Amino acid sequence: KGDKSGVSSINRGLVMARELTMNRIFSGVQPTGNLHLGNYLGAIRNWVQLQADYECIFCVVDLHAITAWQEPEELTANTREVAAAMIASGIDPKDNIICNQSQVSNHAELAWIFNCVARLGWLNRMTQFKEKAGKDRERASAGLFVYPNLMAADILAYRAGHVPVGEDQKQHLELANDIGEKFNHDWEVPGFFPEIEPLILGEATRVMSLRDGTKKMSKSDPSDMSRINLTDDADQIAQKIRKAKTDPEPLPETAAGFEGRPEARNLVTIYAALTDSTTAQVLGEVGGSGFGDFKKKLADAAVAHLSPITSEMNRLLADPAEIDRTLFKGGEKARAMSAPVLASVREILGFVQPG
Ligand code: AQP
Repeated sequence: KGDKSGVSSINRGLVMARELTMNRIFSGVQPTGNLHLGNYLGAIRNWVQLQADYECIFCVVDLHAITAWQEPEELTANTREVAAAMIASGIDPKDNIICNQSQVSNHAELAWIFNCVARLGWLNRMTQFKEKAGKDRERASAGLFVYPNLMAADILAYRAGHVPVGEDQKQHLELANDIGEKFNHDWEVPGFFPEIEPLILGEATRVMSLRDGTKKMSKSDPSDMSRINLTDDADQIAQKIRKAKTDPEPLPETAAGFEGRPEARNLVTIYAALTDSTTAQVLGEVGGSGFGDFKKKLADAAVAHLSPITSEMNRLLADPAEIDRTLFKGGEKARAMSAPVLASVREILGFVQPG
């Protein structure tokens, strides 16, 4: 803390910043392989709808990915695959920013500053760290522990006010708000970083594993049968749904009948999301019938929805240089957009920089 009289451009920037944050969105996906239906329904599909009303930055968060070991060739391929999935799903890279995080070093710089703002006690409460570090916490990378600080930096480097995510990211966004608030308070710049609003949209905010309805569908699940990958073909999708875990009872007539039946709830929720209907509508249609018929309907809906995306992804991936150009152009725009925020942050902190 200290004399703020030298802080000149900050207040001028604040009014503009408040207006900007109202309609700026940031969201990201890690290029850790096995992009799945949960990533699509919980995040990417919602982004496609939001792009019309917001200024959007959609980021392949490769710096987040290396919090766990990534083979370099696989990281490159997975980065292109996530970018291709975004474009194939309908995100227009001309009207929005599609970039990879490591090309915009402002994220890493702000994350370091946030490492000095966030408290160890806050990070210790993060359930994702506990889940991912597992029992052998001492061997987890320091990056995995401070992952939420980098996530806060991703968003606040653009002063983005909205973040569309799946339910699993809610706790990290609360922490990002704590960091922004503490920064504003400690350096006496009220409103410099905006409050972030999570946008948790759609029917399928938490898609569960096909093998265990109590576990999130996840890229890192060792069983490929637990998830539908965006690269799966029609036969693989149908087979995974046919083999999905269920119970012996017929489907319930109402949502109350999902009690103690997480697998039934999950499959119905996925079907509702894929067919743009509500769970109640789906149960009105299929309640009382057995899983056999329902699984066929679900497989047809999944294939009809995902096949065009998978073919477009494959077409895009056949020209990796073009994807790289898109990421480079996105990176240029992202650097330009975040540069004034970082310049203000350096000024607020008192870092000496060119006048
Ligand atoms: N199962 C899910 N249901 C709904 N949304 C989900 N998301 C992830 N899993 C589900 C959302 O997808 C976006 C990108 O996620 P990510 O790749 O950045 O990180 P993640 O949440 O760690 O993804 P995974 O698949 O669960 O990876 P691993 O196995 O590595 O932990 C986010 O918006 C997320 O909410």
